[in-house]
Amino acid sequence: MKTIAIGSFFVLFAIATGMVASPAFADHATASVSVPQGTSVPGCEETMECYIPFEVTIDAGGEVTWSNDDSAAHTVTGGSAAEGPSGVFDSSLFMAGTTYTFKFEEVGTYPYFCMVHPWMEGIVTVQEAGAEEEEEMTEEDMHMDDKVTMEGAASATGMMSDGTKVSVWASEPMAGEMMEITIEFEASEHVNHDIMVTQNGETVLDDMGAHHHEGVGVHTTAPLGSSDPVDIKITFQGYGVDEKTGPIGEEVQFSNVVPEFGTIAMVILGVAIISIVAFTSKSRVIPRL
Ligand SMILES: [Cu+2]
Repeated sequence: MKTIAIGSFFVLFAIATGMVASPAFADHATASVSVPQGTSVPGCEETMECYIPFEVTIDAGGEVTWSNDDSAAHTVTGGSAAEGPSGVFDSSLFMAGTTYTFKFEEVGTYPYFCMVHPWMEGIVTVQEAGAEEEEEMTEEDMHMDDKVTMEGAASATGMMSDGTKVSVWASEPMAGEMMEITIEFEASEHVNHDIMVTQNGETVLDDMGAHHHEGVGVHTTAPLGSSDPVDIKITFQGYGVDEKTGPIGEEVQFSNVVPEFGTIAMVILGVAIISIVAFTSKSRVIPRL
């Protein structure tokens, strides 16, 4: 099953590369990348359009400028969601309508991602000044993408009654490993919530009173005893530091999150009080073509 998925991914990658390797990049001193509308919810990664273009090539000493054309804040952070920041470059949060520029001095391949929306990924390739642009993927490129693909993860989005989108992004541990769960309350600050994660009725994470200044936080479960599905229950406890506002007590549940296959089979919102407004579910292991 995974073999098929990777095959499909390469087809997709070949198409994307074909579109990028055009005379539009004849000038290698600078490159521009857009963060398009709608990237703060998962989906853009299915067509590799979280950063457009997905990959840019510049000469050593050249600059890449990212413009945030979305309505949400994003980051451009060297590294990958799976392995964390590389430390080479990091825009930190940059707001809608602003830009971030970085000058690349060293030849190399620089994958990057968004710290807030870890499904957002792109690549900067820095080549020797004057070098011919590579026309075909090298063996190394393949391996690199292999890694990106296999990192695996699942995400899903729900909504609270006040319209705030709540997204979870789950890593894909095997039995015996911990699951990392990133939670985002879109465009929210000072979010308080509880989170409870269970597997086969056993609690693997019970974090009461979490507070996220930027509306985004990462939670880690205990090592999972098996790759059986887990259920994630998030109980909203209000916006604010002292005084708490918002639909306190609302629950957002993500059910049947399967660690091994990175699939969120179902999202249930509002056991008792929440209206179901939206849900998406996807798997990064199996790109939809
Ligand atoms: Cu982002």
